[in-house]
Amino acid sequence: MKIEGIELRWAELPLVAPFRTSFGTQTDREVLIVRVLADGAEGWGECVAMSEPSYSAEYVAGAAHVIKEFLLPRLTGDPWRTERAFAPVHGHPMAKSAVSSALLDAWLRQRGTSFGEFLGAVRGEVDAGVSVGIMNSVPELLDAVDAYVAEGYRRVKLKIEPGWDLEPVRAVRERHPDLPLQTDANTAYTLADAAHLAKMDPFGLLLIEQPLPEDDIAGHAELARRITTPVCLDESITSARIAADAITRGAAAVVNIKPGRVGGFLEARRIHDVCVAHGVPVWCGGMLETGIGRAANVALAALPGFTLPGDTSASSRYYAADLTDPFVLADGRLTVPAGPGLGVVPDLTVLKARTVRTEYIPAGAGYSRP
Ligand code: SMG
Ligand code: MG
Repeated sequence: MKIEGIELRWAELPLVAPFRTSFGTQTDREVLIVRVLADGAEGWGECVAMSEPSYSAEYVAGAAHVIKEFLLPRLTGDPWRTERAFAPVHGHPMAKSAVSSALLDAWLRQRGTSFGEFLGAVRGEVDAGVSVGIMNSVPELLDAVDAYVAEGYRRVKLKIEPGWDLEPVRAVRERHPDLPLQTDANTAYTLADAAHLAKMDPFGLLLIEQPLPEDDIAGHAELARRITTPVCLDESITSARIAADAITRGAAAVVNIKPGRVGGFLEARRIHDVCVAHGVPVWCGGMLETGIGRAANVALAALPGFTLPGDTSASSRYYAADLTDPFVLADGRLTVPAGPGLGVVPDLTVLKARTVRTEYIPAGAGYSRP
């Protein structure tokens, strides 16, 4: 494809409720959206970096800088060449994923192929879970969980941190004895907390996600020997190679896959394939995406190895007005978009209302290569 230009768009979306994790509280999302114009087609990609480098090293302003200065000059119109073209740029997977996803969307739309078809989806709908933030009190948490369960979510994930773990998890388990339940610590513990974390074993959790720092693969392997709750990795898994390493070392019984965290959908699919080969279940994580990122995630979650419900919740869990037609929960599931590319387009009225800045970069010598 011959790229005509790239539009970068900064939008701000208030969340329907604050979302607190062990690394901070979010009340809105600053979203960087990439639009690729090529051969008369257009493609959309969402950068999942947060405003601050708190989940990982990336952040929105940094991602925009990397995209403009280092990725666009290396971009070609061939989605199969993008990863290799970006490889000399170390790190910055969320910036890379935003650009490569937008290009892939344009390419697929031009061919009339959906993301799901391209990736190898085997389902038309996917089980939806929901991630519930740290609350001010256990009664407040129970109210939130009750409401999500009433909506039909098929599993609940509780964010935990030291001081907010045993008591809230016990309370939710007592209220909902059969609910598929899991926790996510976002690296808030150390191996010294192993005995404490083992106290959650009797709650029958599906998994505990990323209890230790992301570079502590050995620590997760040791923790996995000391607790019976399966250990799932999120932040640690930045490539298929690391996934294979973590699995063979016994550090990951389950893997959370987020395309943004690993540099794009091709690497995400490779991680899926590695996990399937090892018999390790995977599920699709979330970064509070708008409908643009969610559409692609839901397609990914329809691959055969995604055997656990993902953090792919309905639009209403995040935004009063999503950037696309809303993803709606039906019997605890979301429908995989079937149309070409992402199968959804932004609602231009909402998008314009939420946009704070737009920058159009016409294809120059740097990235006009076909
Ligand atoms: O998209 O529903 C969502 C959020 C899911 O908990 C979620 N994401 O570590 O898995 C995780 C967090 C990272 C983002 S927190 C703002
Ligand atoms: Mg996580």
